[in-house]
Amino acid sequence: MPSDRTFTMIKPDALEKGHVGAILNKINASGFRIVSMKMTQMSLRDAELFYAVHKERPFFGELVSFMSRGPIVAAILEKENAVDDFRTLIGATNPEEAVEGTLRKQFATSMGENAVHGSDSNENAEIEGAFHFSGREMF
Ligand code: FUP
Repeated sequence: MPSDRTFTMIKPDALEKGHVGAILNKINASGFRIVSMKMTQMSLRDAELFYAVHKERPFFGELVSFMSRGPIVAAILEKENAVDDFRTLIGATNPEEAVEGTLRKQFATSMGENAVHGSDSNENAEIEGAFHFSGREMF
C-alpha cells in the first residue's frame, strides 16, 4: 500500500451503539479519502490472526473475543501522512488519556472497548489492509 494510506476498523462496541455515521463523518471531515470500505465480522480465528503480534499479552483473549463478537466496519483511508494523522485523530489507547476532540475521547468506553483501530506504521497499514481487502476492492 502507498505510504499515504492507513487501515482502520470501527470496532464492535461502536457499531452496537450506532456510532458508525458520526465516526465516518469525522474521518471525512478530517481530510481522509475512503479507498476501501466494508462491514464484516471477524471469526475468533480471524481476530487471533489479525492481532497475532499481541498473542503473549495478558489481554489477548479478551481482545480477540471482543473483536469477533459483532460486525465491524473495515476501511483503507488515504491522506498525506495518513498513519500518523489518523493516530492523532483516534487518540490514546486508553480513552481516559485521549485528548478532547479525538474519536476515542468521544466514543470509547474503556481501554479494551475503544471504538476505533488505526494502524501504527506504514508496514502494518499494508499488512492489515491486505488482511481485509483484495486489490479489486481498493479504489
Ligand atoms: P492501539 O494501537 O492504540 O490500538 O493499541 P495497541 O496496539 O497497543 O493495542 C491493541 C488493542 O488491544 C487496543 F485497541 C485495545 C487492546 N488493549 C487492551 O485491551 N488492553 C491493553 O492494556 C492494551 C491494549
